[in-house]
Amino acid sequence: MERETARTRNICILAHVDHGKTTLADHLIAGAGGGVLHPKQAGKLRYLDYRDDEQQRAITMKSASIALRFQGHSVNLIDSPGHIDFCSEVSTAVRLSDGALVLVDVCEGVHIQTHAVLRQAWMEQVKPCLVLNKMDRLITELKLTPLEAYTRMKGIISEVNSIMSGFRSEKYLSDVDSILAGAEEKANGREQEDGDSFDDYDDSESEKDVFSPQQGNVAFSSAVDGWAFRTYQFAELYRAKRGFSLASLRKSLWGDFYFLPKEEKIVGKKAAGKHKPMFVQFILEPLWQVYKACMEGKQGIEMLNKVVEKMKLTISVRELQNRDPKIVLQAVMSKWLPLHDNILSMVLEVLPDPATAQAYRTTTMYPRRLVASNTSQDVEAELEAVRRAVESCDDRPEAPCVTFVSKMFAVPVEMMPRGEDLFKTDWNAGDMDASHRECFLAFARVFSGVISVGQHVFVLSALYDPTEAQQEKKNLQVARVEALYSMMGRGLEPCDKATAGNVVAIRGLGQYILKSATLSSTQNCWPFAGLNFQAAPIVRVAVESSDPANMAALSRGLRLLNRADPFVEVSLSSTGEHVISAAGEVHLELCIKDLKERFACVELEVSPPLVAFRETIDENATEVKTDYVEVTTPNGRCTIRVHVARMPNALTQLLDESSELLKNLVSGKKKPQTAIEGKADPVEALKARLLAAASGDSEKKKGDGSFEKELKRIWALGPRGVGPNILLVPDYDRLGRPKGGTSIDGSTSTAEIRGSPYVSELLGFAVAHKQSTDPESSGLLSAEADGLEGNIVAGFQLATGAGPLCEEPLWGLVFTVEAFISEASTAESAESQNQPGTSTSYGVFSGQVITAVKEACRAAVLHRYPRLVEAMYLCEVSTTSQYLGQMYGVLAKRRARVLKEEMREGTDMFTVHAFMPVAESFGFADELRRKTSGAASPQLMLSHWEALAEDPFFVPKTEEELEEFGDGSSVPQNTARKLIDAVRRRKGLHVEEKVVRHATKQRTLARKV
Ligand SMILES: Nc1nc2c(ncn2[C@@H]2O[C@H](COP(=O)(O)OP(=O)(O)OP(=O)(O)O)[C@@H](O)[C@H]2O)c(=O)[nH]1
Ligand SMILES: [Mg+2]
Repeated sequence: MERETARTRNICILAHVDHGKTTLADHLIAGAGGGVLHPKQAGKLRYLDYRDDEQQRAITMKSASIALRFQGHSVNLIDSPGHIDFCSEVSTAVRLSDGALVLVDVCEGVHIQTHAVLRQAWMEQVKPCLVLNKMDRLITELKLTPLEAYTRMKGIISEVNSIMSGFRSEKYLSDVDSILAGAEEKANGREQEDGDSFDDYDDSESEKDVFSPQQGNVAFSSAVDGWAFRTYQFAELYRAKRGFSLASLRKSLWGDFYFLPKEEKIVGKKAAGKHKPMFVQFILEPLWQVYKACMEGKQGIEMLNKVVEKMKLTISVRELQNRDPKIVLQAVMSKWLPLHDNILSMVLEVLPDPATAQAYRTTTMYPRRLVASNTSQDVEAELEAVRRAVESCDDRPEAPCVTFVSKMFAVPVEMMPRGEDLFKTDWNAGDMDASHRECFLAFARVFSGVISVGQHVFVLSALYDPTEAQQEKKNLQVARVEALYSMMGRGLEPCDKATAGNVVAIRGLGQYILKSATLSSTQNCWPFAGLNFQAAPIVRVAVESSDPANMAALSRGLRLLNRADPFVEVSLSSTGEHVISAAGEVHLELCIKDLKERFACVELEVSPPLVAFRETIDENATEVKTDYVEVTTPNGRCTIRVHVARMPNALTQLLDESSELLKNLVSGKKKPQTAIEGKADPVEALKARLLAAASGDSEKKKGDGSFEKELKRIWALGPRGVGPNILLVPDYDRLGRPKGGTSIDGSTSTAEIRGSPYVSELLGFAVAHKQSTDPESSGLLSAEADGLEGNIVAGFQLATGAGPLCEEPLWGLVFTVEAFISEASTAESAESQNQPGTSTSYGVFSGQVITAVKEACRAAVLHRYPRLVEAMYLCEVSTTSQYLGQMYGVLAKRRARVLKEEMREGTDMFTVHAFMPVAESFGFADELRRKTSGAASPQLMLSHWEALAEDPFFVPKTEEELEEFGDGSSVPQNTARKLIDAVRRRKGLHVEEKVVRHATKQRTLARKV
């Protein structure tokens, strides 16, 4: 018997910004949305962009979902935003979907966000279909011939395929890298193609491709004109006419297959002669003709009539004779190749149903975790049963109910379905804000069992561990499902239950869930894996209410905002300001607007963006290898030597990237948290990459630059235990083992505070072994030294959390700390012996050690040519050649470094990729739009951290420098210094400022007047 779930599909639409997602969705809704949208309005209304600001800006900002019915199937469609600032909405949409329609604008081609969404789909094991949209532009705008159009589309398909095969083979390539590598690859690919004779079509080659029209997972469409097709439709058509088999037509209506009319035969390239590929001859040419006929007005009508007759289309005479050629065209095309029909049949045919998909998707989103050995068998058995239920998408009512909430969203109360008494006494305080204006709903998918109204469910946070008896309260809560809705874009339709494999909105969880969570009918259930976000919230501003009396309203508003947006981060800075972190400028604007108008409803003061920086040392300053900074604690008992060096950039980046995994590891959690069956152990993978990163750079530098040895000595990472800075235990091989009794300052008895390579041991670079206590050193003293180990780490954490330049975290530094303590002076020790119970003197001492380590680390950084590190965006801008000059002007002003410039084949469009400091990016989009009359709009994607080469403390010293810059009084402040001073000023730190420059000169001038 066919299962109910076999008649369900959950899909999302993904693409770069403006490639036509919402327009395409319009047609699907008009065709299968049960009449919520009239076909005449499809493509114009952009039904799923129901927010005012979405309509005004004509971009999607929030993903929206709608339930469609088609051929007895229900299709849950989620439209996602393409703008990079809203990539978190893509992540939340992808988790709930099993398949995706990936759109590419055939004129624009593959763009930065196309890479990103393909990666998202890949990571979540969501099966994609490709839709080449805006085909009409090839005909009417670019005026390509059918053959040229074919070549272009072939190029796009192969580019997308090469991105997908990149994911398969090279897991570690970031989007930025693959975009930059893209151009070369394309060039190589083309050469190969030219050299290839295409003698016989290589089947095995095409099988490797993810997308090909032959497999039926590529569609061609024009969303504005309301049509779409796959080559399959034409195969049906020509089968009847020419008498070929369906299979052979499906195969040959794309690629290098040619039809010889005389022989009535399909041949490969060699025998083709001057014939055109069948795709061109049988599909594109008729299309082009219809467009031509429509645009020709009266003369074309005859031709149109022929088409209408041949295809047996029913089109009213009124429509056919309409004066507006566009209307005629749309009438004919949407009857001939109806968009919703053809796209949705591809969805049903190619994309998996929930049961099929969950069978393989569980390995990534609901991985099997290892349970602690002391777990009771009942618990273990139930955990496994729940997992199996999720895997098989068990939709029986008695199956455990497991639901994943991927985001919370706020709906104005007026928009809630009527007739529902939201203000009943039992409404949940967290569902609505105090003023009853917004209602919070959870965007969720049922993965197993049935969820119904009135049911009580456990709300599990991502940190919940069912095998632990003691749970933090916030990780496990109980909530009641107040209402369930099936989502119809802006509308919500109440329903009383939802079965496994369906997407629903849930009311009743507002006060329990902040961003995402797992709901379950049993406590013995693992939470789902966290969502993968493409970016990090990088743009931050401080907000305060204009009227201090409204502070409370602001705090409440911020809490609501934090809940309503999957990505925004709201925090309180150390200086007591409310800080909002968003993904980019547009996202920030949206957040501020929502905060002002919906959640807080007060006037706000918004600070200029606060940009995050890092601090490091000059990577070329290697000549002072053995140099160190020495600090002694105020009581003179502890001497600390700190040496600092820069680690290879690749290693820094890797540590940054792997923070999640390292955090689990360092915090002592069992590593299986992320261990996935059938895949390499993530810790082993990380180890291999660490080794590669550590040795990779050393090859270039040669000499003693190798970092491999140091991997054995990692004591801690910082700041906060996981950052891109390393604390090493001293290298005893190099130093020679220090012995108790020989001291650095000549006093009688010292002991060393020795760390242990704790992190190295966890990673398996070093073998854990118990330190043999040195018999020579006095037992008491070395015991005290051991007790101080933690303080060294604490000092290191503090130092790496706030650097000496402007109190920003350190980046890419390796510290070696050697610390020795000496006997307490007799008076002191007498005192401590007198009061064995009190640990005051010990507490003071340990505090002194922490401070001394921190100061020594900071001093060491200052000593070794400190540098500022800034975050860089990868920026992609496309514009026509007319505005290229202006665009470069804007880029140059913002310290951007252009990486490559590419001309889009057959168009006047240039795409430029550049790195641009985040600090310079504010207002970039607006300025660019103004300077180019709206012809260029950029996409900014966080790329990497980069150290500024400039020395912030530069003072001319050498003769040449003096000649160039004078005595220093007139040196213009360099960029690094300016940025540092700005941060220091913001943080209320001391800034050296010369208010009056050249006072004497000014006086002389004044006298002259
Ligand atoms: N010529 C042409 N224009 C199209 C087509 N499809 C969409 N457009 C236009 O492209 C623009 C963007 O369309 P949207 O549907 O809003 O694009 P989107 O992908 O939803 O954009 P975001 O949600 O902001 O990422 C609109 O002006 C559409 O009219 C098409 O097939 N042909
Ligand atoms: Mg859209």
